[in-house]
Amino acid sequence: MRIQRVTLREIQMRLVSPFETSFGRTTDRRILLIEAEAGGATGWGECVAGEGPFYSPETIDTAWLITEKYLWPLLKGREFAAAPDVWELLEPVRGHNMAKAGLEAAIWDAEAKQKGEPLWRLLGGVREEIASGVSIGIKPSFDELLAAVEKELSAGYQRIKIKIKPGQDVEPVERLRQRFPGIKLMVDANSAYRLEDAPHLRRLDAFYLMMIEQPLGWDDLYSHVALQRQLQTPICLDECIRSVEHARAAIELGACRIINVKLGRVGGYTPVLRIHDLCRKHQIPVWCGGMLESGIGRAHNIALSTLAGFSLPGDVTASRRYWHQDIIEPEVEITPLGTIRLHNHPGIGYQPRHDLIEELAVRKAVLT
Ligand code: OSB
Ligand code: MG
Repeated sequence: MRIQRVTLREIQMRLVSPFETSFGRTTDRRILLIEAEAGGATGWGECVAGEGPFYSPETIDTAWLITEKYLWPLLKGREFAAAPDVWELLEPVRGHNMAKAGLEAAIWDAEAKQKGEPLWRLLGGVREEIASGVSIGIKPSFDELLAAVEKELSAGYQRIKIKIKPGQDVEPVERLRQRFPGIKLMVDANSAYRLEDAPHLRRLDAFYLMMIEQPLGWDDLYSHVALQRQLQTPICLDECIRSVEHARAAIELGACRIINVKLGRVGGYTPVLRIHDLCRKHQIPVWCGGMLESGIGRAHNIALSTLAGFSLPGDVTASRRYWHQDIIEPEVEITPLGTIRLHNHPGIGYQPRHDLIEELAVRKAVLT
């Protein structure tokens, strides 16, 4: 296999409503799409880097630069057996996982299309329907949070995650629990706390949450070990797990009991598959996180979620939750039971809407 051409496009899309986390609020997304032509097929990937370096150090602008200037030259003209080999070719570049993952995922899609096979089958997926949960941003009032939760539950979503930060944590969780004693409920702090907050975070133990996601520093595995010892609620790590080595350290040290897997954060399918296998061996449940993706990234998350170890509902949801108009055909839909059914078309299983993508593009680079 050899890549003939890579096209980068930045598209801009406004979210249906602003999404707020402990690190900031997003109203408009700037999304880097990667189109890769290889072996007569065209594959698509999405780089999930944010507009600013607030979730992780990468941004769309660093990813664009790194892809054009450093990643593409590592692949250009190179002959390789198959998509699983791409990640190693990119290894000389340290970090920049989101840039690597967007490019690598496009090549996996191209390979699946070339073989006439759905990507999820090429990855070794085992289910034709995945369980879907929602991530609800921080709201200005409890009433707005409650309305959002009610809306998602009536749409069928199987699990509710709410974003928390100091000052908006124990109270909304307590009130939601009173209102919905039986739902699968969890919280995500996006690194808003410090180890000294352990006594405060322990108050969350009263509400039998499924997990608390990334309470402490994005780069601080060690403090999570101490915190997990003081909490009954399982810690799930997101930001801290950026490689299979981090996953191994987290599991062996007891820094978490659950791992959120994101393709972009760990650098592509090759590392994701290794983390998945490691977690299965240690019976650590994994689930697929989300990054406010367009349909392309969403389609990849859906394919990934079919792997056997993805035993909990992911943050993988219908297109309409985020977009008035998604860039894929058909859009991602949820069933009344809160699941997403897989397609059996080759590759990611959803068609990129070329005309719309070109219309939304604000910059483009063709790499040959
Ligand atoms: O921490 O999981 C996160 C969105 C942007 C950055 C980080 C996170 C999130 C979400 C949204 O929780 C998940 C989604 O795409 O629905
Ligand atoms: Mg998270």
